[in-house]
Amino acid sequence: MKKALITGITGQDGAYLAELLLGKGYEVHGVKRRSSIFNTARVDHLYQDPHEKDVRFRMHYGDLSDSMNLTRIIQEVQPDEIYNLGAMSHVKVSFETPEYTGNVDGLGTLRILEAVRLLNLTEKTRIYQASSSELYGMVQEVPQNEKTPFYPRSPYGVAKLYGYWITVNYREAYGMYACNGILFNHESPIRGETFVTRKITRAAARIALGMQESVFLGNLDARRDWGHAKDYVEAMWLMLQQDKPEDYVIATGVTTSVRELAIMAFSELGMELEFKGKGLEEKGVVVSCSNTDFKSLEGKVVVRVDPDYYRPTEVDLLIGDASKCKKELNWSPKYSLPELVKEMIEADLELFKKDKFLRDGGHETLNYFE
Ligand code: NDP
Ligand code: GDR
Repeated sequence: MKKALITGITGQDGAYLAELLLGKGYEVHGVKRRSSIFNTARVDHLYQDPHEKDVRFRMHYGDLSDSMNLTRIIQEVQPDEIYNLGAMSHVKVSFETPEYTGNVDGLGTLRILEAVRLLNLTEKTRIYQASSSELYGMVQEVPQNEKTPFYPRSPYGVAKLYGYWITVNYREAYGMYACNGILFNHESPIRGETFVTRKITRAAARIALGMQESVFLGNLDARRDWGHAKDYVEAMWLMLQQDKPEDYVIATGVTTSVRELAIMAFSELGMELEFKGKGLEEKGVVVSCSNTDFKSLEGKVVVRVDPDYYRPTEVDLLIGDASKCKKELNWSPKYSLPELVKEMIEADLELFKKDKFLRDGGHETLNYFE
């Protein structure tokens, strides 16, 4: 039975990857951070009582800033594969916590690689590094592929650049099987609530249910290549099953603006967003409703722009060319963006219907601070 160790197992990708690997018969170990509240909601359905026999899912307390802890866990587990998904993954937040982001996202990668080397596991253990389309940053060429030059535009992107190159360096210097997946944005119903897709689908659901009046967004003109996390974790696994380690771009090849995404999400609920021209966006975007269910929203401002959500330096346009991955790994995405948005909207609508039911009945709600 193969053993996998996943850092960032409590995050979106960690949860989907753990599910995938368990389905393939792996023993899965995850690194979780100590928190003052439970932080395992995304993997609770995978939990197995460690007192039982034949347990294939285990968690270890740890942190990417702690070399000794990582070395001990890797020594104990002796993994065949390590997926380094742990990171301070929010680009905007990285401007506020640049040193921490560099430590965890950049040096954290080194700590994993060096632990594997010092433990003499270089022959046994294969490593996947979660690299990012944020490496491309300032637009140099489109679509972006494995040969496109990097020009990161945030402390997050710069930290991930270190992670990318230290992975390449350990592969070349020590012959390690270590790969970078250069993944473009990927989302799902369990996406973190402050990334723009989930922020929009949550808000659209709550507005439709009359639980919220409007949502504040930042730059509506940024364009991203959005895919489904379920498809992307499959590509991570494939990268570690090859004869030799290589780096791959994972993307859909379709780019969409934040504005278009908002239109798509709200229209799933029968709300048509009508944009009044660029200048007026500072005041908000007016919605006009064609669906009788939401007549009460006719003419209301439901999307507002708050410059606080702008980044000091922005990545304007991402569109990935995943042809190498398609050719060599036989991978291509199964989900389209409209299918992804529909799934997210349906999940958030369901979530907030339950929340509203509890609130209306005078019970405690899902969200304590709203
Ligand atoms: P999430 O933010 O959902 O998950 C990040 C995970 O990292 C969480 O489990 C988090 O723990 C953990 N983590 C954060 N800080 C530390 C630390 N100091 N030590 C150990 N673990 C830590 O991210 P995603 O699942 O979306 O992304 C997975 C990886 O892929 C990340 O490295 C991200 O940067 C990268 N990536 C993501 C893309 C995307 O579009 N989703 C695209 C390209 C790259 P906790 O739950 O306790 O916060
Ligand atoms: P990104 O994702 O920065 O691409 O990083 P995010 O969803 O945060 O932003 C996408 C684009 O939307 C614009 N935007 C807003 N973003 C947020 N979060 N909130 C808003 O209100 C808002 N309004 C507009 C942003 O300016 C940006 O242009 C994600 C993360 O998962 C990284 O870890 C990963 O490496 C990259 O994707 C690929």
